[in-house]
Amino acid sequence: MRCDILTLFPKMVSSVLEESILKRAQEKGLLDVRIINIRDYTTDKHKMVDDYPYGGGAGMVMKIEPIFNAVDAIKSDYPELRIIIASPQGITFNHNKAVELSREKRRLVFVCGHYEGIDERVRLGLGAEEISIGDYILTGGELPAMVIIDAAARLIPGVLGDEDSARHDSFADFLLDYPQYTRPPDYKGMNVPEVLLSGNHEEIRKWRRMQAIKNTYYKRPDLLEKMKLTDEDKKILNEVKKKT
Ligand code: 4GY
Repeated sequence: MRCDILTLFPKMVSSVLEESILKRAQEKGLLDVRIINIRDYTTDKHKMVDDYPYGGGAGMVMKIEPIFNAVDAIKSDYPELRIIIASPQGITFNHNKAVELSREKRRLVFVCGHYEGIDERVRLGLGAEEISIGDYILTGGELPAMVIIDAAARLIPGVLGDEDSARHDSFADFLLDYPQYTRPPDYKGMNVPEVLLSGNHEEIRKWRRMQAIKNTYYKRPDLLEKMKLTDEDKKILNEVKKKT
């Protein structure tokens, strides 16, 4: 996955990209992210990136020229771009979108808005797609860009330890996780379930499947409705339901 992040606050994104799994993905060459400071593409002596809104009202609006200049510069190296603006006005981000972006061959360009927003001609003129990470308002597009990149990057084969990527292929097969435990086996009387200490791999597999189905049934029944269940799963689900 190749992306550019256009931002007025480069440190908001570099701090996320320079740690842990996203850092490793870049070192392995599986993820290529460039951070572009929009201010570097201003041409006036005051390096102006925002201005007063036409029609009046509070706050500032991000100007079109530096953003277009930055995108033109990217285009001269990479002509095939998919331009994304994170905004509450977009279609809601989810696992299926993450899969789609993780497989995108074009370079992804995230234009991060701030203040009252971006001049509407940026969206229109660049043919940008709007993606929302949920129904709430943030102070800028940097955090949503990082949420989207993080969710897509972990789906790139080789980014996580395991190569078991088919497991994540579709939201249709999505169950909530089974609970995880690590040492110690007894913490002040709170014990790890016996089966996990048993070494019986078949029993452990069945217990985990049961826990995942139970978790999903209680916490996200809407997900279970959409899922194709195996015969074993249906049996487990009936047992779970009987206990309520
Ligand atoms: N929610 N999902 C979101 C957001 C902040 C003003 C434009 C969201 O994606 N983005 O709240 N973004 C606004 C702030 C400029 C972006």
